[in-house]
Amino acid sequence: MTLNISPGDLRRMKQARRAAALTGAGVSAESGVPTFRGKDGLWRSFRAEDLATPEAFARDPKLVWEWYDWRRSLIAPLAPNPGHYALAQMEKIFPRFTLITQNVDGLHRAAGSTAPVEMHGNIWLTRCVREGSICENRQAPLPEIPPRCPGCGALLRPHIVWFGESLDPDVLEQAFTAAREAELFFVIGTAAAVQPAASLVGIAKEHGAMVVEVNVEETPVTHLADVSLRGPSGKILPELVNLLQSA
Ligand code: BJW
Repeated sequence: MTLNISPGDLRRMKQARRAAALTGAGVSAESGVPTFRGKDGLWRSFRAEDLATPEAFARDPKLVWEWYDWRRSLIAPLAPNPGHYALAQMEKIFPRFTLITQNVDGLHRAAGSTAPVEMHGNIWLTRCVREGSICENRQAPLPEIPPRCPGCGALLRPHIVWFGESLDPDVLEQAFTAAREAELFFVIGTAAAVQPAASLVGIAKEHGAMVVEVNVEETPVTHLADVSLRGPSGKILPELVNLLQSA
């Protein structure tokens, strides 16, 4: 695959000192993690209202946990793909690089990204509904559903941002600051349908960033992109990293 990037655009990309990337489910698709809205996306077979809202959890924590247990078991054996590794390398290419992800699968960290800003949480973390304590738990399948806090016996929930819930203010601040300060902003493998994550692209653009989109399809933010790279991120990103590293 030869990337369709003009010499001028490549020069501008190479000159960037502050870069950021917003990633979505498409980046993990080539690792085998299901996306949400595509042809075989999770929201085609499951209703978000029944599984990914605080109301759903209050109504039926066992059902919600069964779904997360299934997803955890599905993701556990999966490995990062070349797209994840290319994004980890970007930390070495740009003097400042912030990776912002909507993904909860932990694959960016597994590929070596040092401090991904996980906007929607992490499927390997649980949170006590009473104490708010956050713990890592990589057991899949879980021995007890719904799991309970070893400290106080209250219910544990996935440390994930559900629809209608606010994002962590610190995480939000890191993401918005990176978008405002970026000279180069990548938006990769996301349908850009969920707020506030999708708004980061417009914010970066308004603050002068060059926007580069990598996706197999057009999205609602394609019109903001200075460069659109159409194809799988696992193929495009390693090539892009090669170009950025070339003299
Ligand atoms: C490839 C590829 C390959 C495939 N290579 N590409 C303002 C306006 C309207 C609504 C709202 C608003 N502000 C808030 C809302 C409500 C709501 C929202 O945005 N709703 C919209 C759906 C309309 N937002 C919220 O509730 C957020 N909270 C919030 O804002 O709080 C304050 C507030 C609340 C209520 C009202 C107002 C303010 C929280 C959002 C939390 C989202 N959580 C989820 C589920 C978590 C559950 C879980 O994972 O267990 O997070 S939703 C789901 O979507 C998941 C994802 O992170 C997120 C984004 O999906 P993503 O990554 O884009 O995936 P897909 O599948 O949609 O797209 C894949 C893309 O990849 C496609 O483009 C493919 O083409 C591409 N692709 N293979 C490259 N190989």
